[in-house]
Amino acid sequence: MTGPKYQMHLDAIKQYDPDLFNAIEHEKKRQMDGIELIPSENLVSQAVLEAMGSILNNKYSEGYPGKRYYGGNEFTDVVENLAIDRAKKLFGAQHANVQPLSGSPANMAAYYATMEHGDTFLGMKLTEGGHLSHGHPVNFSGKWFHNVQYGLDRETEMLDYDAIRKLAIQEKPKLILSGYTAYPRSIDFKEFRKICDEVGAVCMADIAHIAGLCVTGVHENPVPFFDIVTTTTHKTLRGPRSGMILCKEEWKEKIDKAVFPGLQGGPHEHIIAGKAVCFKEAMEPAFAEYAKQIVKNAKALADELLAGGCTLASGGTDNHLLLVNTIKSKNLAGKQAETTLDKAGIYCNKNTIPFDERKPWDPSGIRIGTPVLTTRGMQESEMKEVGRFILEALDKPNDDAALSRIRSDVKEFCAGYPFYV
Ligand code: DSN
Repeated sequence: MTGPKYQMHLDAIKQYDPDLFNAIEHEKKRQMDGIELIPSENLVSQAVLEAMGSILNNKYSEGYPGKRYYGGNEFTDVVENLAIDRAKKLFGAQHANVQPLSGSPANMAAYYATMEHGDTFLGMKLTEGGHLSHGHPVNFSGKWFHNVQYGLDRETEMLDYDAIRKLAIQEKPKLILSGYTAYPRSIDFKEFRKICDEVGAVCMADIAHIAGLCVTGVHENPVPFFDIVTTTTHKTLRGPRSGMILCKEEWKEKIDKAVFPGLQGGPHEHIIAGKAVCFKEAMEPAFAEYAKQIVKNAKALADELLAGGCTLASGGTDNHLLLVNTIKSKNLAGKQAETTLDKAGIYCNKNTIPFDERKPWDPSGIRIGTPVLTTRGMQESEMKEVGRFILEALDKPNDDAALSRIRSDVKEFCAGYPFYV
């Protein structure tokens, strides 16, 4: 089974700006000729690309539908309302703000809507699966607010809800954040809701990675019972590179004010149009099949790597991603594993593994995921092949000739799953 085949139209760029055209063409070729395993990436449909490249780019629309600070917004209001209505329906949300430019700005707006400078919130450590914007000291979220970080259970490398509850009782945070960027297991959002209720904290999740799984029931969807949920729209949700905030009615005014005029100016209506398309696509039955297949593929890839002697954080996966401890598996640091796979046309990112003793710039592992390959139409049998390519490459980090041969094999394999032609 292969995915759709989309024809890109870059005629004007080709004629006017050949240097740029060549760069885009090479990037398209790279995307099509390689095995893309970065779990936060995806391939969008032609309709999403067309929306992003549309003349909606030309319009200033500061404000919200019906309350703009510029004239001439009758049609951008239609666009933004389509995105809002579809987002609410798709996620079961009482309110949706579709203007955040990406994930970090969405988180920033959510914090500003709920906390004052110096207030305490709980978030997961970056090294154990959190995100910079979840309270890391180098990030605004850790500088402006008092962040207390929770981690994983050392034994299981999974969330320990009792430990989080204890920390919450001790710290009395204003907000507790769940949702991660490198956590391969399911999150018990109901347990987070209970903890928040026990300590009177705002219950927030950042579901950027798993949004596509949440809207299809492949992972529990926290939106109906959480106060505030942020997400990006370009990961498993397979939409334009952007962000969004979903919240309960009681947070609507504060969230909207935090986004505009609090943080942002004119919304990017062309990208909001891309979100409207993406939400429509995500309501199709085919998208539910896609989301199920992402997880089946991740599990199949995990099995192949485990059979090949790899060590995976927490021993496996429940979602779209895996964390491979490359030091334990192949005596390779994450950085070298990433470079080795790159040479073979296999793309991933170096990543810390739970309780990593190495630094994030050269950690002990890599993070890989299946959203892109699943979009290309690959299934479990193809994951076996992908696993074999990974293992073969990781066994030959210093053999450029072998890596180059694997790269050719990868290219031939990928040719069977065209997407952009
Ligand atoms: N950079 C994203 C990721 O790769 O997970 C998170 O923002």
